Amino acid sequence: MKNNKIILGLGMFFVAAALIFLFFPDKNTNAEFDELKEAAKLCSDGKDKDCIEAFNSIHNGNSNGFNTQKTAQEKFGAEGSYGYDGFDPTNYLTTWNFNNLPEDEREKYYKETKRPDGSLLREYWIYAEDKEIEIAPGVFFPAWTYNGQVPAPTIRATEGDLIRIYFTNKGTKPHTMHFHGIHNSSMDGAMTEDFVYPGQSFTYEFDADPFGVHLFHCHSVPLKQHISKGLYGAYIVDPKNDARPKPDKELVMVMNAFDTNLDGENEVYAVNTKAFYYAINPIKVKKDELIRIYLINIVEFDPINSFHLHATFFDEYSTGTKLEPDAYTDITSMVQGERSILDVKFKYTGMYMFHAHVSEFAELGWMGFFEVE
Ligand SMILES: [Cu+2]
Repeated sequence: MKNNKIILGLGMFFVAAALIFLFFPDKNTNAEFDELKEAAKLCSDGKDKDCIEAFNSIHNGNSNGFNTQKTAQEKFGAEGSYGYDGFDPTNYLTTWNFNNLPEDEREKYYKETKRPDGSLLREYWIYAEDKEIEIAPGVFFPAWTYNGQVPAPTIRATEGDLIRIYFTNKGTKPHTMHFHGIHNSSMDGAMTEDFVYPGQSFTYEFDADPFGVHLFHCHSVPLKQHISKGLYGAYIVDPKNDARPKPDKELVMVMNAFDTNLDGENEVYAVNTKAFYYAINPIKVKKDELIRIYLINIVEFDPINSFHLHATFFDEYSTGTKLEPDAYTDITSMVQGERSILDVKFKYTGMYMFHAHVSEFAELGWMGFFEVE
């Protein structure tokens, strides 16, 4: 869309303006602010070329030494660009049961077999592995992963299916897979006798029950370390008899964070691991289509996280375990492990921000855009 840069520029303008007041409340502020306002006016007057030039000029530091975009990025820790570490957050949004892989590659990790009652046996091959991942442009984190990615590959079944997971620990610490859901204690992956040591394997088997949006994570000790290092993923169970409206698009979003200096606090926040990824690569959707978001909060060390969406409201199904929404809102807050299904429709085209309404988290990476066409 041709106005992307303008809109992104405007977004950065407001963000930068807010930051200027926060960090540089000196008397130069008004002059800088006026310059930004002038540039923004060119955009709103439809003078696209002049507008882009004006923003570029500010961006290039030709304007009172003040560099809008750079300042905003630096304050947000979003300097530079991402390389490719094998994980693409845009693909992750719409990937479950390894459906992003070609068939011959997919069958190494996932297989489904019809059972006599019509339900499916779903088999997964999951391994734990230590791997360095890129969590902000140029910032690498020594993660513990499932199948080399954070969050793990999404597991998705229909209520009543049988899930069987062949888990192998290729990492350097004892790990497990602990699923939220209804199952036998021997499949809970939470006690010391359940730990799967490096080089060992274990097979988890349980019914997909109840329907909803759930999660799985390692439950080895220290738990906060095994979670914050990256061992978690989304587990979606679809209702057998679904009376909800049919979505046009489904997106998996895991709110996570990283403690890069091991001080027990997070330095980088995100949805789906990479800080500001969806600000740099907005999520493309269409006006009036129904977007169903499977939202999970797994952030360690901070007691509360939230999801706020601009310019529209959503139906929220808490934990996704009922067929009727229990809220109509534009913000939801979650403790660790909490999750919801959000049904979203945009009434207008444009670029719309979504972010944690915990400003610190937003400024450290947890913000992005929907680009509505
Ligand atoms: Cu672990």
